[in-house]
Amino acid sequence: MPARDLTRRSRIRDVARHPLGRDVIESLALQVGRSPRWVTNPLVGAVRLSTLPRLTGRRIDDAFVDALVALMRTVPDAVAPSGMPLREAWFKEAVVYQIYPRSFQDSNGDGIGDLRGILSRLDYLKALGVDAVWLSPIYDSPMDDMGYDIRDYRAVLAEFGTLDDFDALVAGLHERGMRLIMDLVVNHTSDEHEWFQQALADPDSPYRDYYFFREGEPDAAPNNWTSFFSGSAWRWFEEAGAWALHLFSSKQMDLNWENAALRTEIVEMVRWWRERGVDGFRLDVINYISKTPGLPPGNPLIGRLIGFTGMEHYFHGPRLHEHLKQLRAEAFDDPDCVAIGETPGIGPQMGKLLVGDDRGELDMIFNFEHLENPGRTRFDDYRYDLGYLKRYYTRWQAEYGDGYWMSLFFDNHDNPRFVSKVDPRPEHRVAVAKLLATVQFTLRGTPFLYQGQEVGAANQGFTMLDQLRDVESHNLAAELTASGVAPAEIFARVLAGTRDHTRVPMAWDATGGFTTGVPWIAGDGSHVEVNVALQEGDLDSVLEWHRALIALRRSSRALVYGETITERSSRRVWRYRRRAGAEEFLVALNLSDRVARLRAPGPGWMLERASGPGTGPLAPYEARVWRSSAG
Ligand code: ISL
Ligand code: CA
Repeated sequence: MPARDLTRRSRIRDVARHPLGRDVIESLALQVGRSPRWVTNPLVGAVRLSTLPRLTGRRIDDAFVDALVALMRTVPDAVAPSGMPLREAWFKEAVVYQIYPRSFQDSNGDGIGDLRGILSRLDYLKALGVDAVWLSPIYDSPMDDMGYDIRDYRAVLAEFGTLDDFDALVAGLHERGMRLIMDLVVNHTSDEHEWFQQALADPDSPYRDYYFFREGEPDAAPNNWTSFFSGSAWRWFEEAGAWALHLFSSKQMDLNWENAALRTEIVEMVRWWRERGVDGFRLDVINYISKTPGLPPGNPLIGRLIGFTGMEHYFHGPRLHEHLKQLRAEAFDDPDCVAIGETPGIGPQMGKLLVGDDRGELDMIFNFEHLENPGRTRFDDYRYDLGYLKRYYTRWQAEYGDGYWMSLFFDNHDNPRFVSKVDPRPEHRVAVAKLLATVQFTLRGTPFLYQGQEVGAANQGFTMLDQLRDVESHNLAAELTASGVAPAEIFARVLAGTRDHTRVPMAWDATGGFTTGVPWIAGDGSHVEVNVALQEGDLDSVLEWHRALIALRRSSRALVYGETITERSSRRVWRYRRRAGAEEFLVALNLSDRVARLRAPGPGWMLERASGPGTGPLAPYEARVWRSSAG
């Protein structure tokens, strides 16, 4: 049935036929430990939405059902049919490396990484096999959220350098045959941005409508939405007698994309950077830009389930696709300009609506569901079960036919090190890091490495809150303190999830090598043992494993464009093939910390790489890659 005909009387199977409905149902199924195929059971499929509250003992309420129906009605029905042809593109063949500029390389001893520092390390990246660099924000910013709070879209933050340095970096990359992807933060600006300042000073300013201002009283926020960084999503501005919306920190004010002039400003700004030679963009929380008009209150049950209230009104807003199509047509109107959306909360079906080749929107998205086991959040301290990763990627590789392309990543600046989540024990670090790299370079999709991942960098042994710099961590600690949680428990939670694990300086050598001064944030000293210099040339190292797999991927069409064929295997083993024409690879991964039996591949397979013994059973976390001798 078409989405507009969905009501509370609709049945689960109608919901399951709808892209958003199916993503919600499947993720609920995963959360409660059921197979996503559970909804195809005819009995389950026949259940009417209106009976769900009764059936679930009111754990799902009427308002939840209404919110789900309303959301589905905003989403285009049909996901494009599979069978779209494969389109080749540089970014599908590329290995992307994310740089966190503040922590990569300092060039002038002030303890803060900068553009000249990055320039001095380009030969290293080239030698690793990197094709494109994604730079986290380098724009002018008061750095409340480390640059994701932009004060001026057309200026470089002084501590990072100048526009001339930026041009030199672009030239340096291009000379070496590498490309540059910029971070584009357009869901919000800093409260110090000129637009916001003018809007604040004058209610009649044309900029007032660039944001979500609501006049009112200081004791009654306009709605119950909460911020991702704790507390209400509304900040009171006494001088204006008004509230303004911020989904992130109280200095990150949400932009109102309903305003056409704002959209034009953004298009022009993107074009301005493209003229400077930028090859693509990573679009920060881009699925949040369209909010339900009127900003209605969030459903409290959904809020409890996902931890943030109001999200159903903006994670896939009514005009999202329209805005993205405009950006594609006016700002990224070149198929070589890659547009990668960061889209928290988007599942595989909804993802297809964003990245389908027939859609004219984005090229790829970053989702995060694979980073935590179902029922867990980033702030839980637990051992990640790789069996979930296998199920998750097996499903996505199958769901995405030739007309869609996925990103493959484990680490970034918003998450602790994945290697530590899988197994924090130092004796397993190298094997797990190689296993994860193998997944990234042999599955179908574009691998994104985050600085330090290539040496197997692990979480940091922070011991006190004072060592952390991230606004999210400090806000969370304050919130937990206010609600009476004991300090030791607070620190344990913050330590499990803090984004600062990946924001400490890049470990270049045993002395650090990041700065001659005092770094703006200090690591725990692990750089003495885990660093680039120590691993360079050591064929058993994590670094050389990355180099070898990147080279292997580059030499093979099957590893880039080939189909993914998942083979039957025991629960603790993940086994798949990649095939294009006569060329074929076989990958086997031990997902556990124990030796695992392995069905030996047939005589036509030649071992290409092994992170363990390479014969007999798989060692803990061992990864093996074979090439078919027929190919
Ligand atoms: O940390 C989160 C919520 O607890 C994540 O949802 C994260 O904030 C989300 O992935 C959005 O991240 C991006 O936008 C933020 C910024 O702080 C992150 O660094 C950025 O990657 C706001 O701009
Ligand atoms: Ca510096």
